[in-house]
Amino acid sequence: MSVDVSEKRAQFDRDGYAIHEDVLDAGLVAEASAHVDWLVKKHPELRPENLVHTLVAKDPFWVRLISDERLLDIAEEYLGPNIALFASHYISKPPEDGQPVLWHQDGSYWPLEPMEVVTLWLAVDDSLPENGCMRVVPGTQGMELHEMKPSTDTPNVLNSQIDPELVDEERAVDIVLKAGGVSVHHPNIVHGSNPNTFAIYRRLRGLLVSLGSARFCCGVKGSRALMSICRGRVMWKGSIWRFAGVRRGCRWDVGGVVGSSRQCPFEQVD
Ligand SMILES: O=C(O)CCC(=O)C(=O)O
Ligand SMILES: [Fe+2]
Repeated sequence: MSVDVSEKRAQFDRDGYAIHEDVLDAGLVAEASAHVDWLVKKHPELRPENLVHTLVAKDPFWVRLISDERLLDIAEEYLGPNIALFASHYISKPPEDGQPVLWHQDGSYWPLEPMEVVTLWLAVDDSLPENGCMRVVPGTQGMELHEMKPSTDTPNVLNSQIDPELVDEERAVDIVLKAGGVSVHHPNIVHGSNPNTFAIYRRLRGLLVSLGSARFCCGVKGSRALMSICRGRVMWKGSIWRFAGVRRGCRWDVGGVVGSSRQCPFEQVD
């Protein structure tokens, strides 16, 4: 492990997050930027903060971006060589009306087992306190996962939040990133973001990529998940899943193809 990588790893272990600067080149970031704008236009029915994973399946550029080797190399530092992607989400906050993400823990939304997961947050624009950058409470990755409560009093992206009593907001830090930089956070860390209140035109657009490691049980009752095996070999628990029309046994099944990104449509069998 190079010094730089081990320092980031040490920060992640201590604080629950780490920052990797200058990950993607300006050319790909410009393509991602055009892509978010295209998606926003194409989906006027969706809030721009909520361009979520279900749009991936028919979107070649999205697949290209979320399986970029530079993102996977970062993920590998935290997860090891076997990597599955189970969720990605563009968040685009328009100026003045960009919605906040209330305090939450990612892991509480995911019925995953084991919770060997990290989320990468890729800055498509410079991400600053003024345009509503992500904020984390360092050290809270040691906190157990709590149930998120519905919260709709003010418009917000997740319509839910952790019990505010559990959040020491004074300890929160801003994750400031230049476009093309990436932050990585732990599934238990308490984090969120303020609204985009920038009075002059300054959007905030980012891409969240949530990745898990070698053994994977991914299922939300009554919903469909779309998982990609991005690197190495990944096992999934097949007891409640139909894969390619075949009901799998109650054991860890091997999936994944070395060196390729494979789309695996999973359908739950009740
Ligand atoms: O971008 C934000 O405001 C929050 C992102 C987030 O919750 C996440 O990356 O898990
Ligand atoms: Fe989150």
